Amino acid sequence: MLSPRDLALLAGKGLSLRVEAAAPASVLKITPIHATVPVLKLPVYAAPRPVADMHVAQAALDFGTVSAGATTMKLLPLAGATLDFSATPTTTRPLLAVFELHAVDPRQQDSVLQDNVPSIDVQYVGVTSDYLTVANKEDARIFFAVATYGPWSTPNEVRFNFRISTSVTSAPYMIVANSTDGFMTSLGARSDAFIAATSTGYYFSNSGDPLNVYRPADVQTAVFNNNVMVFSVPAKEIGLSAANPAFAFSLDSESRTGDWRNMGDYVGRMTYNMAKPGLSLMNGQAGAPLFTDSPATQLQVGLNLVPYATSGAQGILLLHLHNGSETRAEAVTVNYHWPTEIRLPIMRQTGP
Ligand SMILES: [Ca+2]
Repeated sequence: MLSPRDLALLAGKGLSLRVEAAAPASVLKITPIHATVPVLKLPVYAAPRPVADMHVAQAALDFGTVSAGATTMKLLPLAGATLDFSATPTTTRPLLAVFELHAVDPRQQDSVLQDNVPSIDVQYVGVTSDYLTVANKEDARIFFAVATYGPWSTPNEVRFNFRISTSVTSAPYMIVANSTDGFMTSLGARSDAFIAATSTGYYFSNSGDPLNVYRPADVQTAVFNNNVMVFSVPAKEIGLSAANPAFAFSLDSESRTGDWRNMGDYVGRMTYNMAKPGLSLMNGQAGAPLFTDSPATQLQVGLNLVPYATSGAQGILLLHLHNGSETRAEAVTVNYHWPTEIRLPIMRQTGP
């Protein structure tokens, strides 16, 4: 707050304000400067947005001893500061997206790459599906997640390519990548809306779901200045069906800012079976694995032991889309005990 004296000086142009923001998502700090000499005056543009500070209440989820043939449910408690989205001007509903964690990738080394670009340096990769909860299995979708070590200003700066192999598609692989409607040359109506486009190769021919699932006209999903992204794609569009529910995939990233030295990242082979997932993360709902990011959300996680142990899953990946930087992606360890002890016979050879 400015004092009455400062307000009078400000009106008389005897006072300047220094506006500082340590990071894009930080609180603006405004300091009065009593000018005794002329100061250079510059226009200031700020586009502040509400920022949540949500996190899981525990770093690991312990299922205890689980039975092999059934899904064991456990509550994953959430904590922190949510956003009050009940009234203007803060109508943004903070979103939490939940996935099976399938890769934890290290930071790229500056010594290897000329110019490390944190916005394409992959940290986490996740996948999930609503196959088990959707009424018509033909409508099932696959959801991919990526989290990087640094934010992009706009998704147009970066490209993430999920390359998907199934046992039935004739193409070597399908690609799911972030793009825009305007890039789709086959579409009559062009727009700059961000989408998750699918492709059989170089040419992206399908319109795809909106990036972060929801249309920007309906829901603010914080696509700009972020380091987490959600890709939604119809399962049948990448060759999956009830008869062929499993696939393998990899992820590569590239910078689209024009510098060839900004080499991308690569995460090798991962696998997922939408009909037999290791983790059930939909909380019973059909549609996207997106929830209000609030301590009041009761997030139930189901563990199916055998698929989980054989799928290569490494835990739970949570994306807090509306958190500030550095805190948006969280990995939660899944702990469990096998239901029975394995007793092996001991054989001893006797005699000479
Ligand atoms: Ca990396």
